[in-house]
Amino acid sequence: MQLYHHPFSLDSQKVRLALEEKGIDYTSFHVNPITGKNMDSSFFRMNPCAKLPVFKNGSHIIFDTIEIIQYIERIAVVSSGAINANDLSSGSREVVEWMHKIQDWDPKYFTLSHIPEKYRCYVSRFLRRVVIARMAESPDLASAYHRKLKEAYDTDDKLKNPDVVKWSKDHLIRLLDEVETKLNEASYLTGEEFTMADVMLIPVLERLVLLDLEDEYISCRPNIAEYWSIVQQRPSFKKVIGKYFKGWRKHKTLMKTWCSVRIRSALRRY
Ligand SMILES: N[C@@H](CCC(=O)N[C@@H](CS)C(=O)NCC(=O)O)C(=O)O
Repeated sequence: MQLYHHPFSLDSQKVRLALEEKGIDYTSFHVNPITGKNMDSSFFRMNPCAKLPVFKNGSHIIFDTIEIIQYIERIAVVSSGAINANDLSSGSREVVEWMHKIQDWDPKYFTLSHIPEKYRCYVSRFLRRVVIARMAESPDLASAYHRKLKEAYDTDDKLKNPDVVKWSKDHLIRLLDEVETKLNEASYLTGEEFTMADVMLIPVLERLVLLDLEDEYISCRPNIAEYWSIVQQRPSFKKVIGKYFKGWRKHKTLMKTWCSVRIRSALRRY
């Protein structure tokens, strides 16, 4: 089994947490979307929407985050020898409902709106040049690359619209308020047991911390604040997120990518 992912990608974090929680071995391939590695033709050919993560088991390829996590759950049950894969339902209904509710919040505009415009525009211009360079190398993929280019311009336009950013922020607040109420009843999102619903929520909270928004969104919600301090102790969290973003590591991880973008821009090596 292979996973194409990156520590920066929120959906990749969800899948990696699931793999660690379930103790599934896999081969890991880092594809950094900020340096445009997802535009390399080898990856793009397999996945013309260029989004992360991608999970591959033999000829079976899955692009949807929830589908990947449910597949991982089935593999875990089958490899534990408990029951036949066909007899499995994917988690309890409440867990699945929460997974979808969390996945419905798209972090893209919220995240980008918290990055200073100067850096955001620099990376956006760099990525557009990467797409154009890759398109010149693989003209047979031109229409898919054009789609990515259009998507990049659309994203820049939407970020200029305050309603888009406000809508995303309001959506996040509604989700967190619902989580806060739910955590009145139990330690985890769907009860006393840690489930795949929690796996989906943790990267959302991590994104808020990464953007220095912990006080505004986490600390002011006491149940979420307590939950956050507990889930950070899990070995899966330390491996998937802590290793890259805890304390000073966050600066190292971000600097590495930023330097790569700056150097390649200066040398025009797209
Ligand atoms: N297919 C995924 C989409 C995942 C997604 O949006 N990935 C983001 C990172 S979390 C990405 O790869 N962005 C890079 C791009 O769009 O070029 C899903 O489950 O909805």
